[in-house]
Amino acid sequence: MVFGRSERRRKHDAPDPVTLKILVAGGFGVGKTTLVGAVSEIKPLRTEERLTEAGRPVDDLVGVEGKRTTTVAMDFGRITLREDLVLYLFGTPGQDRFWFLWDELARGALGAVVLADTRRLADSFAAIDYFERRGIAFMVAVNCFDGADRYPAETVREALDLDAEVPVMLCDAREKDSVRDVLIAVVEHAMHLTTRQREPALP
Ligand SMILES: Nc1nc2c(ncn2[C@@H]2O[C@H](COP(=O)(O)OP(=O)(O)OP(=O)(O)O)[C@@H](O)[C@H]2O)c(=O)[nH]1
Ligand SMILES: [Mg+2]
Repeated sequence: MVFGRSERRRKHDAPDPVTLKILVAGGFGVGKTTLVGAVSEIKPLRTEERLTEAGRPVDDLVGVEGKRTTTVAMDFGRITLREDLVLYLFGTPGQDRFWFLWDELARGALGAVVLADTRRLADSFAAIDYFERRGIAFMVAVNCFDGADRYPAETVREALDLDAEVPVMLCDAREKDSVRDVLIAVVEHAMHLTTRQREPALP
């Protein structure tokens, strides 16, 4: 029996996991590449280019003076949240001149994490606007940089003028567990919104 073995094995194999696409967005240098790298089980695909002297007039380095590279296309990583649930993470480029890539990256995404830095909060407005306008579920994760003042999540929510239902969390983009908590929160939030949209409207 040529097929017997594979048939039998198939019965015992776990079903293919559900795969979901999550975007990681936010301003320049807020830690998107760091976040994807902190949790990815595969060697994250990066499209980094060195920041050069020539880019100085356009690349605003205030607050991230130690930064040497910038993402020019995307970051890509994968994390298994549960054996039946795998996330594919797509980190967007942070600089305005790469906006043309966003529509392509956003296609098919379940939801998005907007990373924010309290020292440069206004840099996250563009990403928040983008997701609000397109009805893509998103949450805000404040990347707590060393040396930045800490604000409670509710203060950040007010400063960003977010709806009450948008989750806001503090995180450390370098810490696997912290990033994992953020990803669980965005999946739960997006699932909740999707389920609600499917419910029939009350008469
Ligand atoms: N102290 C601290 N530094 C961080 C943290 N996250 C990122 N960094 C540093 O901040 C810099 C920017 O991080 P990146 O991950 O490249 O930021 P990005 O959002 O991908 O940047 P672009 O792709 O250029 O928009 C790097 O030098 C990181 O080492 C953090 O949570 N704490
Ligand atoms: Mg990056």
